[in-house]
Amino acid sequence: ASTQPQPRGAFIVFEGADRAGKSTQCQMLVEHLQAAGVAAELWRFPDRTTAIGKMINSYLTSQADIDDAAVHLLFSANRWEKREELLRKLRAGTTLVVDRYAYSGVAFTAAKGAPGLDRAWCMSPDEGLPAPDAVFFLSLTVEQAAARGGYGEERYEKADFQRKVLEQFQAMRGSSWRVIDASQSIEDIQQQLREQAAAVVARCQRGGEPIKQLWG
Ligand code: Z5A
Ligand code: MG
Repeated sequence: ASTQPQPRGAFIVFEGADRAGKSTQCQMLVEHLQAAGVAAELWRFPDRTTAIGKMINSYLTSQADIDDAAVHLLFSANRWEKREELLRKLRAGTTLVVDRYAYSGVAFTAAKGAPGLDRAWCMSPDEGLPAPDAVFFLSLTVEQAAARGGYGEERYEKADFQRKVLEQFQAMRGSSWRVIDASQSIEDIQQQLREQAAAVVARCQRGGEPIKQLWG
């Protein structure tokens, strides 16, 4: 049997500042890929539809208070519970465009600066999850984000905290990251993302690209 991995779908993650346009761009990219005949799905984390996701939603909307460490593990568990389906889809040739992943998980908890919850601790529960083929990081300053109509009502949507989150993201930048200036127009950003995504999708379709694991 050949040891050469089969053609598969690409695993593309969007990360970035709040209000940077992740959800807008993910949606547009998936529609573009589908129109181009690429099997593609839009996913997001947290996935608020599962039992764990419902607990996370209660926390984010401040209906529930949960210990910082415990809620961190819930966000991670919400990814682990989707792991098998995620791998199945990729191996079946479906490209997944994922709105936030483990990088958000680490950045938001580590930004709290709580004793014992440093970045290494925050990274450990996600170790071994499938690693994305590319991370598209939409870069926007807190000031630029605030100019987009200010932050919303959810727990983490405060300027000082968002600044700390951005510092945490900076510290996690790796070779699979593509940083995109999110202050450009929606159309200009989308054009750059389409070019980047086409290359990643083609690479995974050719085969020979193993699915790596975090935090490799
Ligand atoms: N969280 C965590 O703590 N741990 C974890 O493990 C994970 C997440 C996975 C929920 O996330 C919270 O969970 C989040 C992190 C934490 N907390 N915070 N803060 P979420 O993904 O549900 O957050 P969201 O509210 O959907 O999205 P967002 O990140 O704030 O926004 P976005 O998706 O990046 O932006 P958008 O919704 O596409 O656009 C925002 C607005 O800007 C909208 O009015 C657009 O029309 C406008 N926009 C978009 N692009 C542009 C451009 N280019 N120019 C001008 N205006 C624009
Ligand atoms: Mg969003």
